[in-house]
Amino acid sequence: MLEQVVSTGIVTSYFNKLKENLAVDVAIVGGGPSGLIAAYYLAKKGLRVALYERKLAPGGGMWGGAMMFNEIVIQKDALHILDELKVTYKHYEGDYYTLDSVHATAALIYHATQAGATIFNCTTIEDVVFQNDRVSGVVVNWAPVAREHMHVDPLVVMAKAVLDGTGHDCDIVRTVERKNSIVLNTPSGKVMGERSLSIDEAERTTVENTKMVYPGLYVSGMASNGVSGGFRMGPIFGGMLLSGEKVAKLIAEDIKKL
Ligand code: 48F
Repeated sequence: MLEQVVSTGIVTSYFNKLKENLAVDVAIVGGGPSGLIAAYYLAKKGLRVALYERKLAPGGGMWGGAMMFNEIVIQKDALHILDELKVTYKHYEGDYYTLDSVHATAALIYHATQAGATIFNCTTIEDVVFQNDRVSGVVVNWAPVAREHMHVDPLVVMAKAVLDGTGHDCDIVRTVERKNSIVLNTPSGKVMGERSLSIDEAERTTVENTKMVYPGLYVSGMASNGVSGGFRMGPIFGGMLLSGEKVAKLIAEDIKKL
């Protein structure tokens, strides 16, 4: 019966996907622009990459442009990434370009998955695996389980590197710091919290603050600024894309040494 074919097809292929991703090279938490770009470049290098997004649709804060005007701004320095992904943009003024945020977000998701990254949507990362003073994996649950505060134990996915791409909340680094009394690779050794908006400063610091903050644990995008006390930036996305590109390079180099 066709009904049975449809259901078994979905269940079988989903469980195969899950099984293949119980141990990965890189676990990325958050499907915002920096996480998606990191997923694209890491998968393109042949690494096994799983990206976890708690919402139904990955894309984070990129879909909505600014105040739901679905256009975003990008600067010249990041155009090479858009060119590589064949994303269309228009020159606006000086070094600044505008693009349709829905078109751009869809392209990031498409290219990350096309390069080989697996996206698990509707999943929350609630904690990490902490072994031998190193972050070594993620603790995964269904997003509705966390939202409803249901007392259901999670599954564990082992990873050589974990990327916190959770945006303004820097959720993963905060959890790791709170639970393990560790000193982070930030100016104060702690999560410093994001500062108010300063676009110029923030575009620069987003990339500067993209780094490994503890063995096995990396930050990208707004999480980088949240962790190291950088500024908020608003609807300009070059820094996010460049941060994803930078963290992919760092992780790929570090993984080679393991
Ligand atoms: O915030 P977000 O878009 O990440 P980003 O790459 O980009 C920031 C920009 O969108 C914007 C900005 C532009 O200048 O400032 O804010 O830093 O996306 C983060 C994603 O992580 C998901 C969340 O739903 C969002 O889609 N997320 C957050 N915590 C978790 C999570 C978690 N614990 N588990 C799974 N997903």
